[in-house]
Amino acid sequence: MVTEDRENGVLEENKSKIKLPPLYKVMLLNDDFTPMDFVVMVLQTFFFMSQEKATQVMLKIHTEGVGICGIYPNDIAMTKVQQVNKFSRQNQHPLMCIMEKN
Ligand code: NFA
Repeated sequence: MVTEDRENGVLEENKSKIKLPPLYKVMLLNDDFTPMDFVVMVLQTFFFMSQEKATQVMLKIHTEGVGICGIYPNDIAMTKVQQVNKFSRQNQHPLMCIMEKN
């Protein structure tokens, strides 16, 4: 917001200069081939979930087609996507990790 200082007539910006970075949802997509245990292991390893939480999220992806693994700034989200997709390919699984602006 621009306001006028009554003393000297100078226009001043009263806007906070603190900008929060845009956030991205990192998600996994269901497929017919990746073993459930592998998805649970990915969620525990790359997204620091407990066995119980990872199992819940895996089953949500399995039944609904997609599920959120975490929400991060752009560079961290990109790194998660690259790491998970590289790890899945190295293990010959088609599991897909994607990101989407929140
Ligand atoms: N649908 C897979 C199966 O039945 C499991 C899976 C869950 C795959 C979540 C990808 C993501 N083996």
